Amino acid sequence: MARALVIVDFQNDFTPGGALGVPDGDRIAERIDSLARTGGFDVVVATRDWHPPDHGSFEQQGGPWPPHCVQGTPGAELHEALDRALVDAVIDKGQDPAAEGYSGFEGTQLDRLLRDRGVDHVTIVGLATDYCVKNTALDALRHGFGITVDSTAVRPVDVQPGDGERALEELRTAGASIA
Ligand code: VGL
Ligand code: ZN
Repeated sequence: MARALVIVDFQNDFTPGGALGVPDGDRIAERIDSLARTGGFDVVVATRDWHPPDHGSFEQQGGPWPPHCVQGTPGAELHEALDRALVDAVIDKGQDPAAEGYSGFEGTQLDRLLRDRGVDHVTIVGLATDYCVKNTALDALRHGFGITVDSTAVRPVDVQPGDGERALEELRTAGASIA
C-alpha cells in the first residue's frame, strides 16, 4: 500500500503578511520540503483554500474571517517556499459559498485521488492546525486512512490560546498519530 503526504493550505494568505496570517506559518517550509523530498511518499498532494469572493466564511457575509484565499488572487497561491515540482496534485476546496470547506475532502476529489493511487496512510502537514489541518485529518480518519500529523510542520491560528494544542489532542483521541 502507498503513503501520501498532504500539505494543507500552505498559501500566502495564511503566512505572515497575508490576509489571515498564521503566526510563524512560513516556518514550516523547511520541514515540508524535507518530508516531500526524502519522506518516502508515493504521492504528494497540496490543498488550497479556494474561495469565491462572496464566501460565507467572510465577515461581510456574517462569517468569522476576513476575506482570504479568494480564487485567482496572489493570496490564494501556494507559498513560494513550496517547490511545486515536489507536488503531484493540487486539490482546491472551499469553493461552495455556503459551506465552511475546512476539510480537504469536502466537495473535492481527494478521496478518489488517494484511493486511485492505492494510499492507505496519509501524513498531514500545513495550516492551520486548529481548522483545516484538524478537519482534513478527522475526515481522513472517517474515510479509513491511517493518519500521522507532523506537529513540527503545522501552526495554529489560536483564536483562543491553546486551540492548536487542543486540536492535536482531539486528533490523537480520534486515532491519529502525532509525530
Ligand atoms: C483555514 C480559516 C479559514 C485553514 C481556512 O486553512 O485552516 N482557516 N479558512
Ligand atoms: Zn477559508
